[in-house]
Amino acid sequence: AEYDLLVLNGLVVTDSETGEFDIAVKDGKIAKVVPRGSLAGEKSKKTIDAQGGMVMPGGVDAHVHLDEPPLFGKSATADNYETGTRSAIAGGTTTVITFAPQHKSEPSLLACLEATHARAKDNCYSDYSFHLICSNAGPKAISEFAALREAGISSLKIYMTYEALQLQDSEILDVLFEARKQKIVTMVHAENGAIIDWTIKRLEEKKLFAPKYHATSHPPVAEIEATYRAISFSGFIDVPILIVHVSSPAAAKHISDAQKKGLPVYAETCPQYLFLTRKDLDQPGFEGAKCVCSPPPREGEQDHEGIWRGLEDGTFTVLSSDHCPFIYDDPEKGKKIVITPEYPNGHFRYIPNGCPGVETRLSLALSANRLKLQKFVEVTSTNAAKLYGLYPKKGALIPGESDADLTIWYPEGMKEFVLKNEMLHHNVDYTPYEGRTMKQWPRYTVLRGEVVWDKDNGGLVGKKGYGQFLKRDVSTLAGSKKAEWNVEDF
Ligand code: DUC
Ligand code: ZN
Ligand code: ZN
Ligand code: ZN
Repeated sequence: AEYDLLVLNGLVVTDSETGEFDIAVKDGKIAKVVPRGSLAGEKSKKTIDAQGGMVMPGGVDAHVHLDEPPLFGKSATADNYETGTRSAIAGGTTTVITFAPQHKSEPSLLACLEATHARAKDNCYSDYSFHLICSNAGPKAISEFAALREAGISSLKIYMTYEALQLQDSEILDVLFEARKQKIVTMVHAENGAIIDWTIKRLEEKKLFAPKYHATSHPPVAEIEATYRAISFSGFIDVPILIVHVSSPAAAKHISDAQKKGLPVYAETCPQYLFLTRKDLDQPGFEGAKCVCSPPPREGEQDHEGIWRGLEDGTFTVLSSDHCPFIYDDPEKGKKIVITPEYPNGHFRYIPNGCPGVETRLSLALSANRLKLQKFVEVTSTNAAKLYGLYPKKGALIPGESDADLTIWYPEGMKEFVLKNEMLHHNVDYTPYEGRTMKQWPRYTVLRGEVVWDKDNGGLVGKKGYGQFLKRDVSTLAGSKKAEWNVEDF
């Protein structure tokens, strides 16, 4: 047989195995993973010598906001499907799950799905799927969950805060109850909206408008309370949930306690909770706006340490980027500083909540040299695929089953470099990680057998439109654990 691609002499790392294997690719799929040297003499259209480097399943980033209208502040997201997925592959991520947002004024989720498909179609460099954001949980939306599953959508996101998005507790129960019937995983933005609004009002009365007050207005207790409430609802309905973007170790403790009781509670964290702190919001002028996201970066090293431990001990299922990009100071486009006549120096409450990070997620985490390599693959690729119904097509290197999606790293000892925004491929005028020393960056990214990122030879060599929509199936990780009562009785 003639193969399409051979990847030879690398150290192959998956979530479950590390070894010196050679990989053969045919028709976009992994055809063989065999001991080093076994493919000698095989013919192939292309060969990559990965000598000294690591070969991993392509990154799966299950939390990316692209081409969304203003929902987290006054601006639309700066990246569309073209620029966002371009940025993904340049950072080693071959699959993104983005959001199909529903406006409160729109009763139908299927209508939102269709509109989001139109924005993504023929524009993507990486493969992609969508989570539906449910902000209008009326009867129409709930009645469409079964049709969403048919359309390949097996997850939703709901919000416990933000005027434009927040669901009331009874609506959350409506969503969870139907999600259980349809085997849908519900992602929860767990912050108490009332605590946030109340605190913002107090800060405004005192005329405290600097970016650092964003952190004051989103205190840990808002996250901790809402996390516990979401866990309680999940246990009551007996349905899996995933708490997104967990920043607080105390919230993580509620999550691991629930997991120890056998509840189907999963959790996500993000690089901003490993590398940024509240001090990054407290910079001269409005510079701190660059690090405004929700929940905010927390106090300091102990918090980072708690979150790293949660990754190591399995409390966190996934490490996603929560790439939610806004331009800092371009007056033409959506922007991160909103200057108004009333607030000539800006006001934290109008800073859109979110940071770019789809391109830096893998390299930041690998450069930190903290997680064991298999754990790194598990939380940045395999678990996202399992949790959201893409496994083993994605997140694995199983011959005959997995797509040939690979992230190939430089040999150990790659020259360190200083990260600069101009190196990145997003449509954002800053990175919160400007000036950091990075120890790793992907040498190649391969998507379904095609080299789409070749750092030393053309850089971005993938084609817009090569990325495909992925219909997702039921989660192979999450399910109800036990029914203490018959859910049909309700
Ligand atoms: N939640 C997100 O998931 N992303 C950006 C802002 C937010 O609150
Ligand atoms: Zn959120
Ligand atoms: Zn730290
Ligand atoms: Zn998000």
